[in-house]
Amino acid sequence: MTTSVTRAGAFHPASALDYLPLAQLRELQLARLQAIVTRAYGRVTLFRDRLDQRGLRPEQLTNLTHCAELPFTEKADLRDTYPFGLFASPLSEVVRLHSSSGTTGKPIVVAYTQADVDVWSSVMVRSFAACGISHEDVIQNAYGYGLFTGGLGAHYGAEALGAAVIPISGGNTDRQIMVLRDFGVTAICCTPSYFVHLIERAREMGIDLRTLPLRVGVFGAEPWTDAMRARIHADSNIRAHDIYGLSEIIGPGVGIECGELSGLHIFEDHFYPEIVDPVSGRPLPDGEEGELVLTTLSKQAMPMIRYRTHDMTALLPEPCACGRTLRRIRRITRRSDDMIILRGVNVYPGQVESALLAVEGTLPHYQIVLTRKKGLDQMEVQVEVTAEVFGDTVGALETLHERLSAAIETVLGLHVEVRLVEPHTIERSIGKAKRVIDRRQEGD
Ligand code: DLL
Repeated sequence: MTTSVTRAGAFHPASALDYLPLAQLRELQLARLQAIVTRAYGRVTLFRDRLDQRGLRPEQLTNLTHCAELPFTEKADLRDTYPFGLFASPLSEVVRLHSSSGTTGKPIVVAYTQADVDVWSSVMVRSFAACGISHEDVIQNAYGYGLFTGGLGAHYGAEALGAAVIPISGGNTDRQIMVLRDFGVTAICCTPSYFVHLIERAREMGIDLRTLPLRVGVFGAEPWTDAMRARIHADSNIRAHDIYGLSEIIGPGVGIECGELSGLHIFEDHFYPEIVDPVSGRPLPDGEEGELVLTTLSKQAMPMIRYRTHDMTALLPEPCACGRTLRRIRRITRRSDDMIILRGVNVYPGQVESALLAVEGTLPHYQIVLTRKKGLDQMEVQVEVTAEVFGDTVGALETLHERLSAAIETVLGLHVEVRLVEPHTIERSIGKAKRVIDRRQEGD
């Protein structure tokens, strides 16, 4: 039997939950919210103390809007209670632990019961189906296997879907390309920056990805833009979907773009989204950009109540053309904690990508270097340019430099240094790309 694929995705019975009538979905969310808050209150000291301090009791939650009265959970809470302080299940019921170190400080640990792993697999199945991937596909899973949630999260989902999964993990790029070609791979999971690296290396090996059966990419774990998607499409002819998730909530599979490629559906029957003002913490209306706050509605081992993701987005008010009732968030291109103040202007590194990729002659490899001189933050954008441009006349390079500087200035609203560099100057990553090099502490 051949699975039919539409813009809504490939058919899979698990996807029925994506289309629940809204009244039923809200009822389910409320019942689950009540149950999870009761569980956390009964089993997690930090959460019980916070509720008690506010004079709140789980049974007072009689409406979804009451969720906004619950206290937030922050990453610091996971660090402060490291390793097992927020667990709501005894270790005897835990079947998996993952850990993430982030960019700073102590790591965090997250735990799953078997029921949690099953939920995780089910949201990954629904994610793959939304991308038009079915049991007939051959999925190359190049997310890192290990403590990072990407590898195993995608793996269990792909197996539950019935697809043939290749657990290649990240790295060893030449072998990735050999497998991609020889195994008839039709779908690939990795970070978008690593896929760009695969395209580049394949070309050097004389392989044009456009000629292979590969047709879908499931890319996430880092911010990327529609401009990057357009570049990927031009160079590989695949449809690239954005997948979102974070360790604290479950891993990959919190949200996914359907075939409409216009925002990410949140699997709301398991994750309750809110958007809040990052400064005041007050809820914002649909359509307004703010910080995404997520509550896990079914997670047993480690429920997260109103977890502040620091990821900036908006809940899209319009229903999606695919027919899913699950609400969508706008793609995440920045975090509330990565703002740089340059000469009084607020700048986010993520703003730079669209600007520079819109200019022909650039390669999708760039880095932002932050320094501090006499107490003032400085920013330099380093961009690789094609070998043709680099080998061209000085005049051609200067013209490109001017165009890039102007494009970035338009987006940021101020002038920053731009440096054109040769292909391969910027380090390639096999996982999350390091776009910002922060040397501000070394400055004077
Ligand atoms: O990155 C989980 C994941 C794996 C998601 C594979 C998608 C695919 P963490 O390592 O805990 O978990 O990092 C979570 O990465 O708070 C965002 O800031 C960022 N992030 C994840 N997906 C996206 C995305 C995994 N699609 C943190 N767009 C999150 C933008 C993303 N940022």
